[in-house]
Amino acid sequence: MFTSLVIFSGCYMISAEDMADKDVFQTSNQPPLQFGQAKEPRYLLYDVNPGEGFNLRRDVYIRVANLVKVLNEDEPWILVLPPWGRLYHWQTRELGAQIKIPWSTFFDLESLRKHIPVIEFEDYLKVIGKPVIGEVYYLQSYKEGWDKWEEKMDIRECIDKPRYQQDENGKWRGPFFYYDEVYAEKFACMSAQSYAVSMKPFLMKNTTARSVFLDRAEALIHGMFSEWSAEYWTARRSMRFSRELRDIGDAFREKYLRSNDKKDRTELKDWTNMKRKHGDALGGPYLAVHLRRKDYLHAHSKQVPTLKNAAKQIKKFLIPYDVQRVFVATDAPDEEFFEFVQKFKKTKIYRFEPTKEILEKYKDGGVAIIDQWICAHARVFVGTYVSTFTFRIHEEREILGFSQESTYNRLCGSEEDDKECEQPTKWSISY
Ligand SMILES: Nc1nc2c(ncn2[C@@H]2O[C@H](COP(=O)(O)OP(=O)(O)OP(=O)(O)O)[C@@H](O)[C@H]2O)c(=O)[nH]1
Ligand SMILES: *[C@@H]1O[C@H](CO)[C@@H](O)[C@H](O)[C@H]1NC(C)=O
Repeated sequence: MFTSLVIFSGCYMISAEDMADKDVFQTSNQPPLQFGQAKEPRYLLYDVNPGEGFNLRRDVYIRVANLVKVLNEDEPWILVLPPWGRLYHWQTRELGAQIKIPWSTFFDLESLRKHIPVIEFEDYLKVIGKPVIGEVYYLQSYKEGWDKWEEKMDIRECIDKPRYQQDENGKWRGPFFYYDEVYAEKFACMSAQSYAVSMKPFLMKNTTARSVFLDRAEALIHGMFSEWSAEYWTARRSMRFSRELRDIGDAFREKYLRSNDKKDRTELKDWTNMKRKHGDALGGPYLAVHLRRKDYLHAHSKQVPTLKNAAKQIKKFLIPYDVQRVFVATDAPDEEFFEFVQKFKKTKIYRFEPTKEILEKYKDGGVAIIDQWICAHARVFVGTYVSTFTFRIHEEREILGFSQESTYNRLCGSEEDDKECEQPTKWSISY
């Protein structure tokens, strides 16, 4: 149930109360997958540069998942999902250190498993029985640089001071998602200019350990499985948000935005047989805007509008799309949000405010997903310049079948004129 409707200068700010009475809150404690193959499966682990945000990490998952997919054409490999932790943007103090968060908090593992075999890190530790990883490769560039791009990979000396050190017993100690007891038996740096799937021969022939860990996996690029390929989209479609987070978002849509899947033509099916065309989805009777603030004010000062200017831009969409409600997804502090709300007179402005219970259970990452989910169902969406948070909403809308005009819009900087303000690239879904 949602409570506390705060009226603020003629507009509403919404607080959502938990729906804990619903029986959808089961943690998925699945036993690890069993395979029919005669060969024992091997495990692939990976991690990403600690500075990268949640939504870029989702993109790295797609690359590694497609590598695992290709590996499984010849050998059984299971992808170990890297626990989420200590991301730069997850700053809610009351939550303390947001570490060791399993993927099931955010994503639907059953859905991921329709693409490739995956297990949580904790389940991996149980299967192995010891906190050990066989071989770790730390991906880095080539010290000498390069003049033409070609695919290559070589074991090399580490360029940076490595995050891994050997202890007195010869065990390699490293960050390993804040699991201090975990160690590796072997460690090396690898200079690589490589597509993700090109790691396959190396993994199959040059490594023998039961588990192999690739650190700095963002160094691997999509290559032919880029955003334009069906392979990208297959992996992307498998990345469904957890049922619980979707339910919270859907309940908010229904209650405050008069939006539900039936009316809006956004009903979900098993992704393996869901295929929509642009324009199939209508969306709820509201506009959604991703109003990225905080570090973006400095990082992209030219392309991020003032609040006043943002409101002006948003108003232009309301009549053409015949909507009177605006949902705001934002990382802005409350004062900035209130300031934004005051720029509107009649239009109702909504924001999802988690209850203490939702926040504690799903953390900053879960709240951001709920925001994305609500944005993905709007009749029209306006995003922020080069924000991966925005890009993931674009993709969600491609999957649901929205028209591209209703999706690929962005806020322009206050000083940018129409010519300068290039609209986002349209990434059409392919099957
Ligand atoms: N709840 C919520 N959180 C947001 C919103 N916008 C940004 N954030 C938070 O800030 C993070 C932004 O980092 P990313 O997800 O990597 O996306 P980005 O906006 O491209 O930022 P960079 O990748 O750092 O350039 C998100 O993951 C959220 O944790 C929002 O609208 N709502
Ligand atoms: C993998 O093994 C092959 C054959 O021994 C060797 O030529 C190649 O350099 C190795 N790859 C790496 C990255 O070490």
